[in-house]
Amino acid sequence: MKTVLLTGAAGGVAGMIRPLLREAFDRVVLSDIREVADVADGEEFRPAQLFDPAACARICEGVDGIIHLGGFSVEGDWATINAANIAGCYNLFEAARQAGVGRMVFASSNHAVGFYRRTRRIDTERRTRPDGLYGLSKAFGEALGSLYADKHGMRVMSIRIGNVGDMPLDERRLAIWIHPEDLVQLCRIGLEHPDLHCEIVYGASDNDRAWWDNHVAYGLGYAPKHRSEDHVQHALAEQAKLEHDPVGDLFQGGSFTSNGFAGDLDRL
Ligand code: 15L
Repeated sequence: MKTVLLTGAAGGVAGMIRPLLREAFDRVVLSDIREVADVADGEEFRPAQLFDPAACARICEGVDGIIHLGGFSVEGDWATINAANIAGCYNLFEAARQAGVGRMVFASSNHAVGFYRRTRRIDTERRTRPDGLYGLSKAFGEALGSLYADKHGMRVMSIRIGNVGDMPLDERRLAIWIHPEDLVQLCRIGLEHPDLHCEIVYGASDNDRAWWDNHVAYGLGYAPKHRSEDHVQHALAEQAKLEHDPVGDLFQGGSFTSNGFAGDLDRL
């Protein structure tokens, strides 16, 4: 794996992992709608709007593998999610197939399964339970990966990312937090593991309070170096500043689940 394309390269998560990707790969092609200002040695910037198939073709040229962080990264209206995360994701997979790119790491999200209660421990075999249009688009991306692996032989790993950062931000993030170094370790498994076909893993560090059974990732050799419990005081102090959310506090997706909620809690 020599040249890796990173979409969403102007975003916050990309900013945290770029230095580690530069160490791991000969060349990192950065792509985003927004310009990446601080392009470093070993990096190259190619602007693209993922809604545009021709732009997707350009960014896939000469690439061995892709880390697809791009798209809209929070809840949005249908037009926005559809363009960036549904059509955009399809365009990228299809451009990758046409360019002969053999590997795709798809940044899925915990919001693909956000409507599981926090009392449940889930693996990646259970049905998705999107907590909004954003989560729905992530379930779509996982299914797209399955199609391109089974039908076209691409090797695909979808990472249901919890929350990336140097520290967990609150009590919910103690369960789902992932340190950037651990995220890069998972991305490298997706790009380099010789036996990968199509897997879904959870993007979480070694978290005592995890809601997720991440045995698929561990089976592929994942060995997270960071533990959310080491930051428990910070996270709980931040939690104490937040208001109680009668719906969001019940579910793994937090405030994404309470946003516009009109369901029946007794059935969930
Ligand atoms: C996500 O998928 C979002 O991209 C991020 O902004 C956070 O909201 C994160 O989930 C989270 O659930 O904390």
